[in-house]
Amino acid sequence: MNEHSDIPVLDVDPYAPENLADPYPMHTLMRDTGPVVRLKAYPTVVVCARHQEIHAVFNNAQTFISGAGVGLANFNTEEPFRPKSLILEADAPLHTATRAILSRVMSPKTVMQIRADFAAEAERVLDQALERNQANGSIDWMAEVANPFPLKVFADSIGIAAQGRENLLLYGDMVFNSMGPRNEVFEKSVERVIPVTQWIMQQCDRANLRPGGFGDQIWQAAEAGEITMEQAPMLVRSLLSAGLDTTINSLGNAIYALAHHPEEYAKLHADPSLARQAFEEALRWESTVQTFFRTANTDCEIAGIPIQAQTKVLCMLASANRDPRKWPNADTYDIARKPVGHTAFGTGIHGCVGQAIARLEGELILTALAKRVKRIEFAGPHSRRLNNTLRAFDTLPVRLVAA
Ligand code: QZP
Repeated sequence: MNEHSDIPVLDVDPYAPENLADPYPMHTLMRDTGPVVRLKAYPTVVVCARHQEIHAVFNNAQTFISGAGVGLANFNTEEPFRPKSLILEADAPLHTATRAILSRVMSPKTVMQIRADFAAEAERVLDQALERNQANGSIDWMAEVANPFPLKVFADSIGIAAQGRENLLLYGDMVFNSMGPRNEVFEKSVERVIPVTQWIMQQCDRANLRPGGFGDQIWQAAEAGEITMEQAPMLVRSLLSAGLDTTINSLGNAIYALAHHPEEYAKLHADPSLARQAFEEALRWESTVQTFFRTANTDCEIAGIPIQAQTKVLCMLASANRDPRKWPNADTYDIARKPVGHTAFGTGIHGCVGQAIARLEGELILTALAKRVKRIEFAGPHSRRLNNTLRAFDTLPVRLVAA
């Protein structure tokens, strides 16, 4: 008998195309079914979809570990799809060492130092987007703004060559798909990434990283003995995996939120200093990283419900961010809200180590937009890029009405 037999079972597949395209009805069903639910299609998994339990799981890294993978696969029994990340898919003491390095590389001081360059580039990208918009009547926000901005500023900060950066998008798409089942979206992204995998690892070599950049600073930490020389390129790989697709689609999701809520955009246009909190609320309302797993390291409990060792715990981060038990008017995008405690960056010791840079990118793009543009309108249907983990766009056509 399955020891989880008291936990209610749902016959929904979070990775089915219709749920990837519109996850919100599924989130409501999961939250309202109980604090922990099971899924008929995934017998090794329990699901948390409410804010309280997700917060509890993420803040107990001793019991709910990452080293067995943060996707559906359990690395204790299944071969990892790629060599394990030294920070994402690691626990103490390895995680402690790698986290310390990346925290230092992307410290508050670093964020202050990069701000002026990032701001100048945000202004340049928006000026150019407005020119294109004037010429063509509309733009694809993804092609003109959301993709190029992080691909310029964050990849420059890491210190990789300008050539071939679009390969990073294929790689990120695959990494985030690999955290779900081996379904069609995963298989297709793997096919696309095969030709670029070698390129990705080459960019992690010290010789290919600009001296002084984030990548080179990781190599300096290896030189100082904090990690081994073999580990350095693997930690550079984490920056290439985590820092592009996430911010790119967060810029997409933010504009999607604002175009859907003209009255909220009007407030931002009237007071561009609201840019940072408008971006933050977009992360809550339309969370870019939708899901993440932990693995129960031992027999334990969630909300008083016994959970067996080796169970994969699927945490529906985007659902926590719209849980009415946590948020008044949870489905409302309200730029005045200040959504402290949202889980779009995770929480606890694995909480996003680059979040200050992600916030900087969001703030600067929305500030540059708010100063130039009076109104945003959808200019035709958008197309989603279905991904097992990310809420992502292929195209997002918008019309920018100049101020
Ligand atoms: C991806 C890595 C949202 C996170 C899962 C993003 C992410 C973080 C780290 C890595 C990959 O270390 O490869």
